[in-house]
Amino acid sequence: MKRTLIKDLKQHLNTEVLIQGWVQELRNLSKIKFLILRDRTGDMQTVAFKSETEISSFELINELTKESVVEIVGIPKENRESRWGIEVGIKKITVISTAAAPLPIDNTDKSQTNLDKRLDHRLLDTRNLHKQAIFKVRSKIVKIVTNFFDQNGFTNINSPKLTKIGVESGAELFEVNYFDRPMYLAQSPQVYKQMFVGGGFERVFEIGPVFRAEKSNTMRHLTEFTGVDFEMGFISDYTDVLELIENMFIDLISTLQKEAAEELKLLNVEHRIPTKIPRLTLDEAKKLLTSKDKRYGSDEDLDAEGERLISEIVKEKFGSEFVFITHFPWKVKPFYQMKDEKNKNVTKSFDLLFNGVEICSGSQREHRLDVWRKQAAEKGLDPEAMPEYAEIFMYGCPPHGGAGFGLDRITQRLLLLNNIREAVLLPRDPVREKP
Ligand code: AMO
Repeated sequence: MKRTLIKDLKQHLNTEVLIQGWVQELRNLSKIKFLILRDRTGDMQTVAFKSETEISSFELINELTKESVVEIVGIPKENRESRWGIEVGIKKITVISTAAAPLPIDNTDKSQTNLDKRLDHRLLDTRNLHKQAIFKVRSKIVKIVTNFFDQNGFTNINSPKLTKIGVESGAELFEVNYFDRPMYLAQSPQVYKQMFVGGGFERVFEIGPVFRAEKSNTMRHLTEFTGVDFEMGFISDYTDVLELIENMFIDLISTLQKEAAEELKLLNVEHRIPTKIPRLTLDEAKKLLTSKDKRYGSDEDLDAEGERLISEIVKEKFGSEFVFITHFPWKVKPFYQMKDEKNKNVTKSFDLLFNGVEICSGSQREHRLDVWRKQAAEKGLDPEAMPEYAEIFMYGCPPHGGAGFGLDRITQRLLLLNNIREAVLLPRDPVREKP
C-alpha cells in the first residue's frame, strides 16, 4: 500500500490508508488508546479500539515510546469532537524504530526546556511542527530570493571560503592551518563578488557561509552565519541598489504569503507587503532620535538600541517595518566604499533595518583604482598587499554596488524571534561548538 501523508487524509475518508511518522502523544485506557502521529505535513489523532484493532497491535501500543517511528494501517473517519475534524481508526500498527526513553528534552508545544538544551538535541526539537515551520519559511526565503535574483539577471556564484583576503573592517578573521601556512575563513565574499562583476557577469549573487571571529554574545550575532550577498555593475548611483532591495522585499513578503501561508499562520506572523521603504540619512535618523533622548557624535554609528528606537519612530511615522539609513561616516565603514562627492566625510552606504535590527548593509564601491588606493592607505592598509583586489579595477571595471544580508537575521526578524539562534539549525557562537 502507498503511503498517505497526514495533510491528505481528508481526501481518503472511509478508505483504508497507510500512514507513517513519529509518535507524538500517547494515552492508554483499557478499552481505547489514543496515539497522535506526526509526519512532515502535520499531526493527526489515531485511535485503537479493543473491539476493532488487531489484538497484537492493540497490546503493542502499551509498550510504545514517544518519538518512536511507526506505521499504521487504518481508516480515516469524520469526528467532530477531534480538533482535526477527523481521526484515523487503527487496524494495525507496526514499529519501525523504537525511541529510547526518557527523551532528553520535551519537544511538545508546552515545553519548558531551555534553548541551550534544545540546541543540544536539535533533531528532537525540530520534530515540533512550530520549530519546523521556522526552517520551512527560511527554506522558502532562499527559494524566493534565488528566483528574484535569477529573474533580474544575476548569476549565482560560489566563492572560496578558504581565503587570504579579509577586507571588512571590524570583523575579525578565523585563522586556519592550511598545510602549515595560514589561511582564513572568509569573513564575506566582498572581493569575489566585485571580482566577477568585473569578470563580465555584471550581476552576481551568492548565498553561503560567512565567518566572523567576534566574541559577541548577543541575540543577533553568530560566528558563522549565512550571507546573502549580491553585486551589480553599471549602476548610476547607490540608489539603484536600494531600489533593487526594495523590490526584493516586496517580492519576498508577497510570495511568502502565498507559498508559506500555513507556516506563517502556525507561527502567528503577519506582515503588510511593503511598498516604498522610507530612506533617512544617518544624520536625519540621529535628529529624530533626540526625541527619544538618544544622542550620538557626528562620526558615530547607531547602536542596537538606536536601531530599535529609529525603527519604532519610522513605524509610527510612515507605517513601515523597514527603513534604509544612508550616508554613514567614512570613519566607521570599510575602505572600499565610495565617498560622497558633496561630503567626503560620509560614504554612499546604507543599512536596511527590519523591525528594529540591521539585516543588510551595502554601498556603491570605489572602482577608480587611484582613489581606491588612496582610500586603502587612508585606513592604514597597504594596497600593494591586495593585488587580487586591485586587479579588479585595472582592466576595465564598471561603476558598481551591492549589499550583504544575513539570512539568519532576515528569518529572525520576519518571524519576530527574539534570538537569532532560533532561526539557525545548529548555531555557532563564541561558546557553542556542537552538535
Ligand atoms: P556587514 O559586515 O555589515 O557587511 O554584514 C552584512 C550583514 O550580515 C549580517 N551579519 C551578521 N549576522 C549574524 N551574525 C553576525 N556576526 C553578523 N555580522 C553581520 C547582518 C549584516 O547586515 N561586505 C559587506 C556587505 C556589502 O557591502 O555588500 C558586509 O559584510 O545582517
